[in-house]
Amino acid sequence: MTTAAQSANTAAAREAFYQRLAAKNMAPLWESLKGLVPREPTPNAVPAVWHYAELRDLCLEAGRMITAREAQRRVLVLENPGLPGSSRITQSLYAGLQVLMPGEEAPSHRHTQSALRFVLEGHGAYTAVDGERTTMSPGDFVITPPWSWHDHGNQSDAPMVWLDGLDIPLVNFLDAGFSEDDPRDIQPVERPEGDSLARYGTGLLPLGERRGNGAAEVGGAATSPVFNYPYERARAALEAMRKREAWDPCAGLRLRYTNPLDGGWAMPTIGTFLQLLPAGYATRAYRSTDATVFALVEGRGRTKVGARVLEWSPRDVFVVPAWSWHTHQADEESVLFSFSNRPAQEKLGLFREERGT
Ligand code: 1HN
Repeated sequence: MTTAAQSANTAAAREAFYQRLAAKNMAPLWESLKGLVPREPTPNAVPAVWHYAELRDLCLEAGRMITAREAQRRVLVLENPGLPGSSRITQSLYAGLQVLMPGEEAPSHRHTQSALRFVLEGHGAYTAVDGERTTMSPGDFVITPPWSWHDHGNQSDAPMVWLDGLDIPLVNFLDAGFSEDDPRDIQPVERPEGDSLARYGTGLLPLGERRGNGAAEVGGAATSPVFNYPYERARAALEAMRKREAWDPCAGLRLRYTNPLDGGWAMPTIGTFLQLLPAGYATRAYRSTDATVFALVEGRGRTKVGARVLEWSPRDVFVVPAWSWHTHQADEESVLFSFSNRPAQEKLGLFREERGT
């Protein structure tokens, strides 16, 4: 027999063997090993940018198309072009633009997925979390912890638009998703506005209160008790810190939002950051295993991801896939909010980062 005939025979024999394996719910590892255990991450997600100037009209059109009540949540999902039809902006994160028109309410519900809001436009709508309302302004970072009742209402006379970020793909991957509608529709207010921030977010903590590690309520231990981190405070911190000019060559000045109870991440699965790049600043190359979603608050510039150039200005949203070399260039002084699954990766011992020279 010739070698070609032998290998054809082998291929046919193997194929027949694989079919007998499949009939017993088995498969040969050697056919899929490389894909299962890649040398390094090979994300399907691609770099992408959503320009707010092009999206705003679509948001308002959605506002005329369907009520917030009918939609439950009127959100335009930001889908990564590399992950079409899967409601994902990265492999493990969901993002969308939520629109609440004047006078509208989005009814109360809860789910095991964690959610963040980052306000892009409008003042004066509220999010309620477990009986406390917080009024939202542009740049505010607002948390909905897992399994906490939450509803939204817009009592202002202008539309509100915010970026939603949720760990939906991660939780669904683990088949750990639960949700429930609140029979009360809108939660009663049980605590005065600002209570959580005063109690936990001023560098002091209530003496003797047992919270944090060991808390019995579902999800309650792992998420910060502060559920609105106002932009004004975070921006002031960046402004004060810049005076020392201790710039990170890869990130400018980048802070992470923390849980005041233990200094850990504000959310158990999603890490959140606020970053300042001075005018003219160009960062060195950086890559990390946590694919990251950015939202522009102030400034103008671009991010280069491999061969892609993502131009950005205020309220634009862009995404850098996992393990992708990228640099930022700020034409004007710029402030970027960002989020990723870094806390989940760190807890699992998976997080890696690399800095260019
Ligand atoms: C959700 O509950 C909200 O509460 C926003 O505002 C977006 C996307 C999928 C599932 C639940 C919200 C969501 C969501």
